[in-house]
Amino acid sequence: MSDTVSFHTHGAIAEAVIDNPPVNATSASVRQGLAEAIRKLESDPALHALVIRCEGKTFIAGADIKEFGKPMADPGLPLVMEMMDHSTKPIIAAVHGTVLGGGLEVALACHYRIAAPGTKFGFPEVKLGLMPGGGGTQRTPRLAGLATAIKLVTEGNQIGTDDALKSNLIDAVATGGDLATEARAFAESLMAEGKGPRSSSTLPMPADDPALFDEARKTVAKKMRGQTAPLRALEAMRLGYELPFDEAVRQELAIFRECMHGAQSKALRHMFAAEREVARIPGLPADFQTRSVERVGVIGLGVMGRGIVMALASAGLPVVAVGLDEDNIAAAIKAITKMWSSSVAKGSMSQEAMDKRMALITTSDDPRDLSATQLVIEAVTEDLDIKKAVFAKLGEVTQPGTILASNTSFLNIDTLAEASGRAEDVCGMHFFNPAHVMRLLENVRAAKTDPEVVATIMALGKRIGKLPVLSGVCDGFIVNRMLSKRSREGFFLVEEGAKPADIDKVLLSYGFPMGPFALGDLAGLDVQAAARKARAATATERELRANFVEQMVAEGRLGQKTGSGWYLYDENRKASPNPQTDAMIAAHAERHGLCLREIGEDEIRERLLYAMVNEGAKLLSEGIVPRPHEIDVALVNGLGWPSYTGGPMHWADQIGLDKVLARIEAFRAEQGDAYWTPAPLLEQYAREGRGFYA
Ligand code: T1G
Repeated sequence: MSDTVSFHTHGAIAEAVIDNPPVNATSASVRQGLAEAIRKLESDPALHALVIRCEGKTFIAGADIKEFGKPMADPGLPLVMEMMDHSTKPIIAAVHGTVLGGGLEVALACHYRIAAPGTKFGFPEVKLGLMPGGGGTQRTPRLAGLATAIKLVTEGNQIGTDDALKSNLIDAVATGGDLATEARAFAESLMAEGKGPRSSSTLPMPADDPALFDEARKTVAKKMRGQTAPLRALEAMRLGYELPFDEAVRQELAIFRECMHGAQSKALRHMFAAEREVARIPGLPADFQTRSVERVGVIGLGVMGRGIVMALASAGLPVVAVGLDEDNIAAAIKAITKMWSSSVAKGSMSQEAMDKRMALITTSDDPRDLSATQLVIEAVTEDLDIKKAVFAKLGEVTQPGTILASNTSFLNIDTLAEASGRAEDVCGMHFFNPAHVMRLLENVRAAKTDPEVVATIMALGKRIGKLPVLSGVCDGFIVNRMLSKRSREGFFLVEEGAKPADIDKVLLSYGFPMGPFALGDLAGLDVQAAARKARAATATERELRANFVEQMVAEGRLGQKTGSGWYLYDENRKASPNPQTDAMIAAHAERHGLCLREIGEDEIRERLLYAMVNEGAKLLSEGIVPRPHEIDVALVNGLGWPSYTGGPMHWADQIGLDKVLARIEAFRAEQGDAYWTPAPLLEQYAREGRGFYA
């Protein structure tokens, strides 16, 4: 047998037990072991049925992602499935955990399925730019019907045992005892009833419904804009109506391979690995000692503070929320109650869950009430002097060892650390608005931050359902620092003649959820004006001159919240062109004697995005981030950089850093050194013919 599949017999029942940590992926040894087990079942007359099950936390959770793109020494999963389809004896899948991708396909190729309570099922391949390549698009509709099958293969979401049972994907749910024992009993009951093999390949496709396919294509175009895999999955499923099963499965495999070798899957598999890589803190072992955090304080109850309180309470952590005064606290609790009540009204949260979360929140206007916490997150106004005073106070009223984290988006954490008197306990935890929704959390390691503090906030970030990424101290950390270069180029392009709406369209078609000007209107132009003001001391003349945001704020045009900014907004916040914007740009050009010109899409895209890539290379050179992974994960999860491009650094690698550098040099010649001096690391890597990921 293979080293990951053991074979056992219990009377007439054979068992193939897969043990291939961490998720029992169908690596070559698993495929080989399953094939051998089926051969033994067939060749031994004393054996009447085979149960396939897994050790560890889950049944097969998919094909082995790490094998993708590498030559396969064997025919892969399809051979195993074909053997199952031709087996003369029943094969039963006993499943638990997350039965995903190839794992679900193996289960559906078995003749019967019994699941432990709480098991989840799904085809997450589309999240890797793939689609089921092991018969999933052919067996699922035959077993579960067309609507369920289309939803499963295009959305990549998981369903539970109730839905799986209802849609005939499984035949039974175990009681929660020992699954192996129950699976054998289930096999015996099948044999007692004279039930033989029942291959899903022999079932007819359900009645065709082209409208369902059309609807799915529309949904994909909206929810997964720009992604090809879900559409290819639908194309594969349609084969079931045009070809015999075996031929349809063969062509499905061909479509899967096209997806696997495509740029989008390479990018999404890169993101899958990168999101796991950033959890590993360079220089610290995975099991590094962390501090116990049982109660968390939040001081500052504005929009961000409220969101942070909600994120913590939602994760079951008791929170001490400290506000300025009673009115401020009341307003915060009212806002939190309103947000959670709307979730309850929508049915996305139960009243009981809301009550539990609210009960975890205690409030105070006295920072001394933070003394019993092990972590305090500061979210007061973005003013350095005010924050310094808060950190001095926190250093006094909290116990030594209590972690003091600032949610600042660009102020210097080292300065706050000094003010606290306990620099080794100080760090940054930069949440993204809305803090109870956005996954990304930029954890900031200051010069004197204790490694134990770093390990603790990284673990806490994961514990509250965030995606923590480690950054060093710099203006804007990762996302905002790179975003500020895109904003700069956006304003410059407008000064040179590009229309804001055209610039937004370029990034929308690249895959961003919105362009820089629509984003500015959404966030509030007053917020952007405040950030520009904070950086005015180091801004260049030209950056200061491109003061469109300040001009609009002066006229009370703050964006969506006032119905007018770069765009006009109706009562439903639907955007339309704003004549005031065109007038402002024309007057600006006249005032400064600027010549406006036509600017092509390529130049717009390259100036906006290469400016960010160049800044990312500087983050690497300066050691602000340890790896390019942090940058790709942060920009995809913090700014909506389309995940199917792999993030800025992976995307630049695919273009070729020599080509990126050549364009940056061209912009430097046109725009000047101040904005387009290539990062030394980018020049070095381009010279060496390598990428950021080697
Ligand atoms: N292959 C290889 N390694 C995998 C893996 C996989 N499919 N899934 C997870 N891992 C590794 C992961 O890299 C990490 O390792 C460790 O397991 C724990 O993962 C043919 C084509 C199963 C829900 O897309 O969704 O089948 O990085 O931290 O939070 O038609 O992993 O620490 O060394 O995520 O408990 C389809 C992807 C593949 C499932 C568990 N399957 N995985 O979550 O742990 S394509 C998927 C997940 C396919 C067929 C098609 C999650 C999980 P390391 P983790 P977790």
